[in-house]
Amino acid sequence: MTPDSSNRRTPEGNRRAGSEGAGRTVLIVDDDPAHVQHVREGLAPQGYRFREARDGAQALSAIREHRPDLILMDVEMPGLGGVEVCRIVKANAGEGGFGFIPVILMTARQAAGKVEGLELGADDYLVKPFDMLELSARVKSMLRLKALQDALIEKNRELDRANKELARKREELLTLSRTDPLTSLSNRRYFEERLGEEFARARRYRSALSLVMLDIDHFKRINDTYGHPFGDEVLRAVALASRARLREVDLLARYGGEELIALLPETSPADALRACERVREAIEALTLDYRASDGTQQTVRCTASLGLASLPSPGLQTAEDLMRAADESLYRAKEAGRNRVRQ
Ligand code: GH3
Ligand code: MG
Ligand code: MG
Ligand code: MG
Ligand code: MG
Repeated sequence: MTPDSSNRRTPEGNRRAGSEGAGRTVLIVDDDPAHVQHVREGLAPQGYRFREARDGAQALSAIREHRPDLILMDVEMPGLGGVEVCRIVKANAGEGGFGFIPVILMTARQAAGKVEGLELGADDYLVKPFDMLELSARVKSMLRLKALQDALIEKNRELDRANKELARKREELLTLSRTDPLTSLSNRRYFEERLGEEFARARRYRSALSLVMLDIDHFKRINDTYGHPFGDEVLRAVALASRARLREVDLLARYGGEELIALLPETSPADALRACERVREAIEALTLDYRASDGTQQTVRCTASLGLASLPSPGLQTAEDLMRAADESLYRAKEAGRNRVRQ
């Protein structure tokens, strides 16, 4: 015999067994106060916290108020009976309800009541008069079940939270992988992904699709004159102004360096031309404040050239054809003197 097992029946062993039940709330429901007292005395060594109710209605309000870990309930009571209360407790076991609370029904009746009680979701059943050791053992076993169930629910909640966090992170990463860090526009990778899809859709449904290439004019001069960081600022301002002049469904991306690219679904050449003109004007109207190291301030302006190509067009069989056509339009805009749109 180990020193520990020899300890079991000593007062110290009892105190330990009792501390396991400490903090657990047992609701005793019985219309007979003497029986309530009897049960309390039988369970006293376990250190439970007790709540009492004299009938079914009282039981329900005690359950709402105290959320007991276990209900020990008489079946035969005036008014709302134990079986009915049990049914209500089990019907409200879900999230937002009472949660899982084990119910042990107590009755003087034999057989029929027992089956009925268990079928209605009572977790255990005791027939009066019962042995106090049996009561104690069943209560302990039900409380263990309750603790396991609670732990499971908590684990599920944790898992749920972790899953939501993971989904959020994945969404965040996806957005990040599609975004240009300097301008916060879409990046080239995402643009190319979408171009393939939109091109296929437009071909299939013979719908309009316009593609715009935008290149800031003499951007090298801006960098050379005001420095690269100011050039970055100009780029951000151009991106923001362009984005604001397009529709929500239009995709605007930074294609590289100081080049933007836009995909305008369901947009005819004439409408796309108007959109390009709006963007060009908005960029032309930008004023950027440059502050030199000697403190002097200067207003900087810039312009951009835009090249446009649209579907449907018999010559444009692939997405690459469409890109090439827009690039050629952009070249013509530059050749014609910049700060203009060509298609
Ligand atoms: P053009 O009117 O013919 O387009 O003249 P440009 O000077 O704009 O064209 P070029 O291709 O000669 O120069 C583009 C410049 O854009 C050169 C490059 O350093 C600058 N650039 C590219 N990416 C960035 C960037 O992220 N930030 C800054 N500040 N400059 C950039
Ligand atoms: Mg009774
Ligand atoms: Mg360029
Ligand atoms: Mg160039
Ligand atoms: Mg340029």
